[in-house]
Amino acid sequence: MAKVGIVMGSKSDFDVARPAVEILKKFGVETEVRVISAHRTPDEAHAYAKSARERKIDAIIAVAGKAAHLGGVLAAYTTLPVIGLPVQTSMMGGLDSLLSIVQMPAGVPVATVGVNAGLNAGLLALQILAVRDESIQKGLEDYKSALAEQVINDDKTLSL
Ligand code: RP5
Repeated sequence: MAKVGIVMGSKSDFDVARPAVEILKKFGVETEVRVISAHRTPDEAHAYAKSARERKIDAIIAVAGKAAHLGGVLAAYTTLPVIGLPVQTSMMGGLDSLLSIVQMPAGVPVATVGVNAGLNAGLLALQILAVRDESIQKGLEDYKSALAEQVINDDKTLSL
């Protein structure tokens, strides 16, 4: 069974992570949700990333805000794909989180989604899994068809 690790820098990030957890569960993908901080528990971050492949994790979603180094630190210690999910902040609206996650040095990529874009983080993880999993691929095709149907319906029913 496919498994995605969802790591948050703080428990306060959970509302942003929730849509990722929900869409993964909806597709029958196992999730391992943890709170591990790059700055407050750096030893745990190191151990988590080092052991993720052994624990059969296929991809990691790193959820963090402010000086959001979690995704980068995890990516430093694993060759698994790491998806960075920046959390909105009160000070800078999440631009701080976004830039901290997306601006990785050459050689250590973190696939970054938009600020608070938990659903897209989950969908991107599913797309990675779908490379080798036909049932997830089929589910994603259905998901996209439903999205298209919704837009076509909105277009038809728009009465301005
Ligand atoms: C980051 O600092 C976390 O990812 C969180 O988004 C932010 C604030 O953390 P708390 O002070 O709410 O624990 O490390």
